[in-house]
Amino acid sequence: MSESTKLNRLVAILKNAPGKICIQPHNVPDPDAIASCAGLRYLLELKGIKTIIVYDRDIEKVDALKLLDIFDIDMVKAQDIGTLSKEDWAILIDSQKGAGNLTDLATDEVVVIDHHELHGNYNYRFEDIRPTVGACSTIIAEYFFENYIDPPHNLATALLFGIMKDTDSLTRGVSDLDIEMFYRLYKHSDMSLIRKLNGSQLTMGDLRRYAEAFKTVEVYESIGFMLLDCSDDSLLGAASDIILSLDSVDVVVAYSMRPSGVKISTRSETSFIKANALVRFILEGIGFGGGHDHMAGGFIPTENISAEKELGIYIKDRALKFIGVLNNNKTMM
Ligand SMILES: [Mn+2]
Repeated sequence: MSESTKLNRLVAILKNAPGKICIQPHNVPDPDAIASCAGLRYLLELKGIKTIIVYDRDIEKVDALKLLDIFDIDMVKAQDIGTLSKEDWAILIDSQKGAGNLTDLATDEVVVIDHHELHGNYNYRFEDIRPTVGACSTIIAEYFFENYIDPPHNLATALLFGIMKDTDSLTRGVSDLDIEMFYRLYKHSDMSLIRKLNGSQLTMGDLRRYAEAFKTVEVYESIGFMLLDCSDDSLLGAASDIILSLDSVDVVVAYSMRPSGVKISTRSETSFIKANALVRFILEGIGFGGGHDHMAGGFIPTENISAEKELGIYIKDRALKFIGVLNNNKTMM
């Protein structure tokens, strides 16, 4: 077996950890983040390295909870873990320092494995950031196969589900590696569990929130706008996908009021309008955002918001201005 695989390099680094080793996904972890944590934890355990998966903020979405339940994945909430210090190392999964969806715990963040765009250089001891890859689960799956380790059925299934969720079943932001890992995981996966997970996407509460949110939908120039009352980013994304399935909509801008500010999610199924560029344009000067061409998100802190009613108008205005700029550039070319 080659000594130079990423996993082996990571293990060599972690052997020097002075304290506990935490695997930390982004806040309100989604299936891709959870599966990636569980997969990495298994691999490290095989190599003699004990870890705990630590996360912040409640998991609200029912498919993520079901994933924890079906696969018996053990994760601890940050506030329940007692004391953490700089002596304890953190492996950031499906997120990075400065990403906006990650609580900065007392740990020293020394490792990052992520598929989002680079959020700056933090001198990690180990970093594997691949923005072109559709799911973090794909990267972890590669760690298995690269080291000739077959994932157990449960983990293979969880990772497969992670890839399905983050790439919308291999139709969004997919790389060759996602397809290759999907194919290899598939042989180890239990499709009856995938069906079970697909059959557990919403609670009655979610459905009611959706019903209210759908009443707010307005469409201008193939952009659908929606206000959703929820505190869960993945719920916001899932509701956006339903609006994206409207024939008249190519792009969705959905937003949600939170106690600390406004969360914005953008989705695009056209290459002309990039979801990440759109969210950055909307938030210019008042917030921060980023993500992929097809899906992105951002946040406006409360102090930058003047009035709730005008906010909806502001968001629409900025989004339509962005389309105007794109159209202008097109005619000038
Ligand atoms: Mn992900």
